[in-house]
Amino acid sequence: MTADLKITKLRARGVHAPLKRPLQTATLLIRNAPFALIDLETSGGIVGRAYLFCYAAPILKSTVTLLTELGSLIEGDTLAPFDIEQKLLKRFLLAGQQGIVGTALGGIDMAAWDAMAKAAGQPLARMLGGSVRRVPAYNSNGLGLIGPERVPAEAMALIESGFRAVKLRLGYPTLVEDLAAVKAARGALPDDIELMTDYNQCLLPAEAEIRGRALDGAGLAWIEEPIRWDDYTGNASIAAALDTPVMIGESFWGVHDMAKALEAKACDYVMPDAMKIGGVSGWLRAAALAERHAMPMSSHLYPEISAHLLAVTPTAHWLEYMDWAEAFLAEPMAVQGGFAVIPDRPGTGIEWNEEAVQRYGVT
Ligand code: SMN
Ligand code: MG
Repeated sequence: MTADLKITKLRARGVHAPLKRPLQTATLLIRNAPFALIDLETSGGIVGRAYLFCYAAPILKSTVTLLTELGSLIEGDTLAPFDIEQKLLKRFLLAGQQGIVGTALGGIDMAAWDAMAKAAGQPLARMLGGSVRRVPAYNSNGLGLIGPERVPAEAMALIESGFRAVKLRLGYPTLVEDLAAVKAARGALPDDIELMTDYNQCLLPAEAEIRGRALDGAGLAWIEEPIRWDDYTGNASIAAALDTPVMIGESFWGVHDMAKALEAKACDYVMPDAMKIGGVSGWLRAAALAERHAMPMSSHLYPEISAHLLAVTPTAHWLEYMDWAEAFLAEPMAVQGGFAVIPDRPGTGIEWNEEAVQRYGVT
């Protein structure tokens, strides 16, 4: 049935979504999140949808422009995510497949798979061979670098709705402050609530080892991106030196980066980003690689589609829950008792709240 569907048009728009809690990480402050929204229209009337987090406002307009340009390259093509991916990847092999290009390709792939699942009348998870179920999630919506004194109240607010795990950003100017923030979180949270931490790549390797050792024994679920993500040798030394698991992966561009990281033993856990890893197509390859390495695999951002993807990931670990897209989604993803609920409707479940898209629209 889906073999007959053709791509008729790609529409892209930009929005700046207001965050309920602005997030200050060690390397980026996010107040309004810039998102590119994709509508991939097909001959059958089915529209595949996906959104892309563009990280910084100045990138949004170019991403929307590029998406529109790429749309004209695939107009008239069969709705076949693999073929579209291969065609576009080849086109950018020499120019580079990362950055804005990688962002756009990841979004087109996600939108194409959404359309495929809608055409099959199935939720994406079921179409990929999994079931529609609940996926363990941690609450990542806050606990930025807000100062140790504000950490207890925010940590407790993040578990109010039933979450069993939260993530705390680290990378204060001093180790003493990092330790104080962890102590504040651990002191407030019940013992059975897991605590993830994230340095957002702000340290140099020697400092990362010192801080990591000082944090060993605090019972952290993981220490994320202590140093530059692509310093695999440095990450491997840190992972070997620490008792606490080292997590990287949100910055992998495609499965090849992940393969190199695993080859170098750069981490204990991985958390690919559905967009950067190459959409659904890239994620499935990453999941196979993680399985081969017996490597626990979590998700980064994109909770709506990641829930479907973790449902078909053999080494599935944690879903990162972020509510940022709620601002413009018609039906925000449900979370119950700390589990993300895969919606039992065709596709990924991503549809726009048009009124909100108009309100927050910027391009
Ligand atoms: C993060 C990534 C992108 C934007 C904000 C925060 C962070 C995470 O690294 O892992 O959530
Ligand atoms: Mg992170």
